Amino acid sequence: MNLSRNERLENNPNLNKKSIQIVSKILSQNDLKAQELREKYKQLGVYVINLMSSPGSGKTTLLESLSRFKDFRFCVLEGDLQTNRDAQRLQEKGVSAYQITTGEACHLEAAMIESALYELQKQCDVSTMDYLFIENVGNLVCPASYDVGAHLNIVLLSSPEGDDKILKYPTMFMCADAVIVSKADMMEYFSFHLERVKDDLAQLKADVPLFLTSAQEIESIAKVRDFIVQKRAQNYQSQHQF
Ligand SMILES: Nc1nc2c(ncn2[C@@H]2O[C@H](COP(=O)(O)OP(=O)(O)OP(=O)(O)O)[C@@H](O)[C@H]2O)c(=O)[nH]1
Ligand SMILES: [Mg+2]
Repeated sequence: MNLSRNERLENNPNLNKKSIQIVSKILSQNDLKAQELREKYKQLGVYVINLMSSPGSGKTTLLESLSRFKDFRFCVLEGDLQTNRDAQRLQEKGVSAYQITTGEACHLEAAMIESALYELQKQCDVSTMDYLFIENVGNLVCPASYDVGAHLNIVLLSSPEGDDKILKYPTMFMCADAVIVSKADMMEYFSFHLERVKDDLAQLKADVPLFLTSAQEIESIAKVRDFIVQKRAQNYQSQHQF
């Protein structure tokens, strides 16, 4: 299942040779920029987490919940097609957040992060923060192809989306250093079977940590926080090749 990017492109029946060359070129330019970003994060001493999921699965809510832990110091780059609603939600919780609006693009690219980071620095001194979260554009497809240099890639799947998504969107879940099943409080209403998710993940990416969260249950959020704190302490760097 663990195909390289070129293999994935070559196996795509919708792309001809010319398209494969163009897509490869765009992605390798992004890789170079992502490498520069890694250096930048290192200079700033900030640990970076890329949050990815479908629209509405609870990324911003998770960040709002994490803001309740006062010793967990983070800032956020938000990605959406339009509006600065998510950045505003976080600012209302006292979190420094800068909104990237992509217009029509369904993902964030490393170059967008570079310029947004510059803007975020005007709001807060990122070097005094422990963590920088990148909330990617809601989408289970495109963000999986664009490296943003993060240390940790976390993918959310909310229970109302259905328990069958792991193997339907394997490229996305292959990126994950951890998977969060969010809206766990809704599982019973959506016939969401956690065992199915576990079985599919075991097939796709054995041993990937799995968390269950519910915004109302702060203990479930604390487990995610503890995981991130531990990864930072280990200076863990995701080995995923986008
Ligand atoms: N029941 C329940 N609802 C939740 C939970 N987490 C989030 N929600 C609701 O789900 C909706 C979408 O949540 P958001 O946090 O905005 O989702 P998002 O992933 O940031 O959405 P986009 O930024 O548009 O991709 C909101 O109405 C939240 O209140 C949860 O744990 N349980
Ligand atoms: Mg959001």
